Amino acid sequence: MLADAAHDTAAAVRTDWSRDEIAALFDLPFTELVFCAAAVHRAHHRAGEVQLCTLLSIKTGGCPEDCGYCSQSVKADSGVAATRLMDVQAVLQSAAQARDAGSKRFCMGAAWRNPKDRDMPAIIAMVQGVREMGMETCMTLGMLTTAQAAQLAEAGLDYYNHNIDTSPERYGEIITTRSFADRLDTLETVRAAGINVCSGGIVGMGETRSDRVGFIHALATLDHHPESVPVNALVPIKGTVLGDMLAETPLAKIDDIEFVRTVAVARITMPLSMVRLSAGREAMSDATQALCFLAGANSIFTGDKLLTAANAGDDKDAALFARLGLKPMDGEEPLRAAKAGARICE
Ligand code: SAM
Ligand code: DTB
Ligand code: SF4
Repeated sequence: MLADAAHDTAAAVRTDWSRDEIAALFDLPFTELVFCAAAVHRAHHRAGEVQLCTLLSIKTGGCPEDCGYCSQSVKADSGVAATRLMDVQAVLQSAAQARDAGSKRFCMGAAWRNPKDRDMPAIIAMVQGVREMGMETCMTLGMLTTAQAAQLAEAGLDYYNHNIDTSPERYGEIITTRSFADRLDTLETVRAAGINVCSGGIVGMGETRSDRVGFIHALATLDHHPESVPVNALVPIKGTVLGDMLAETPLAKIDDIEFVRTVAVARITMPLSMVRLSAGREAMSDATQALCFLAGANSIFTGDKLLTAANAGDDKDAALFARLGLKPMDGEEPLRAAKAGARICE
């Protein structure tokens, strides 16, 4: 199976993965799986480099969606106060700080089901301003109309983040205010507008191995792989359905090894994509993060805060990079095309 699934990966980027093939990757002996993922990583990326990204919540809380993990849903009793959309200048100030701290990518998130047309001029000014600072831009604003996606493309937005979060069959247990198909529709709208797609999900929501297989399968069989795949470990937030579930059943917490397996399978099945070790690093040991980097993760969020939850923090990350001999990635996603024909795992 390893031969079928991974030996040929580099010859062509495959979008015809079967669930059985992906399940078989998950089933590999751990060391073999990580070895293979590391080989795929090396064939397409500079394996000692990790991109540093910064997140900013440009509109926090009061979201009408009911995502069971999220502190920003009106349904959550998390104590997160709802704010209005930030001023453009305040966003640009925050972006300048991120750039000065070494960040190469600035990701702006809004707690919306979808943006209103009257918000678009400010959103566009944010994209243009951050791009002028020389950082890669990413926005995550919920569902988009075709016209809104075209406006974002015109403004020069590099990526749009819109996660599928989990397997199609589990989706309805996590979120009821929209469907998995709605999510795919927006991804298609973004792709058609010519914006790079950032789509991933969350591991550790009490899902089964089969859900993790289904989650990766849904991404790896899109017509074009998302250029960016965030893999989040659930940050259990008090007052959210899933945070409270995890507090009551601590055994539901994701096993570190299974988390690394998920990163490795994402890397093998989507060899050219950036695989982003996103939420949940604050609770992860250096050793687990090191395994994630070995398994092909090549991006992290820096700083003390994600959108509402705590993050590892710059001091801890500087120490981690020094300890592991990792370098911040300079410039965008190297080697994607250059080594597309390289053989791996021989
Ligand atoms: N409202 C927009 C949307 O849902 O597309 C954008 C913001 S939303 C907070 C971005 C992503 O963050 C979610 O899709 C989810 O995957 C991730 N996320 C949110 N809360 C999380 C948590 N508690 N733990 C891990 N990931 C989380
Ligand atoms: C993604 O997949 N993870 C980031 C980013 N995309 C927008 C968000 C993580 C949010 C973690 C929970 C919080 O801060 O509230
Ligand atoms: Fe709203 Fe996004 Fe949070 Fe869902 S994940 S409640 S859509 S902010």
